[in-house]
Amino acid sequence: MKNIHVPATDRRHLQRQIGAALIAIASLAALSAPAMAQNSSADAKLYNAAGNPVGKVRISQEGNGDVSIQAQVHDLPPGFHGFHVHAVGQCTPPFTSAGGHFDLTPHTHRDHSGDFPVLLVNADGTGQARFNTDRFAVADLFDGDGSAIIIHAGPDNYANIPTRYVAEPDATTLATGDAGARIACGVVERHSGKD
Ligand SMILES: [Cu+2]
Ligand SMILES: [Zn+2]
Repeated sequence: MKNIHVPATDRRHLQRQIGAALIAIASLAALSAPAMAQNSSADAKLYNAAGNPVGKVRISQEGNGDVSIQAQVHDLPPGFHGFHVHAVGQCTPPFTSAGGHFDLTPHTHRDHSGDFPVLLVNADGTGQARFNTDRFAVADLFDGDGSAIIIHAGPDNYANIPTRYVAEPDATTLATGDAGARIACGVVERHSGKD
C-alpha cells in the first residue's frame, strides 16, 4: 500500500473536525434519551366481557430496539390462550371492535407485527409471561386508531395446519390462528408513570 502524505496543518484540521462531530453525536444521544423515555412505555389494563379486571400488560421500549412485554393475568380459564396486539384501541364486548391483528405491513398470521407467544393460564386462573419482540416499536401502537391487547378463548395454531389435514390453511386461519372468541381486551395507553 502506498502512503498518502497529508500536510500537518490539514491533519490538525481534520482531527478538530472529527472531534467536533463526535461531540455533536454524543450530545444528540444525551438529548434523545429522555425524549425516548417519555414515549417508551405503555400499559393495557385487561377486562373480560363482563367488565371485570383480569390483568395487565406492560409494554416497554428497550435500548436495543426490542419491545419487552410483561403480562400478568388472573381470573381466566386455565390453559393456553391466543395472545395478540389488535389493530384498534377499542374494547367493546365481544371485542370485535379491536379489529384484526395489528400489522405494520401486510402479513398472514404468525408473521403479523402483533402476534405474541400463547399465554399459559394456570389451574388457579393466573398467568404470567415475559418476552421481547422486535416486530414493532411502542410508538407504532399509538397510530390513528390506537391498538388493543386481546386474549382469546383457545390456543393459537399460528396457521400451522399439517398438509395431511388440508392442502393450505384457509383465509380465517391465515388471519387469526383460530384462537376463537375474545375473552379479554385492554386498550393500549401511554404509561402514566404512577406505578
Ligand atoms: Cu387476537
Ligand atoms: Zn396474527
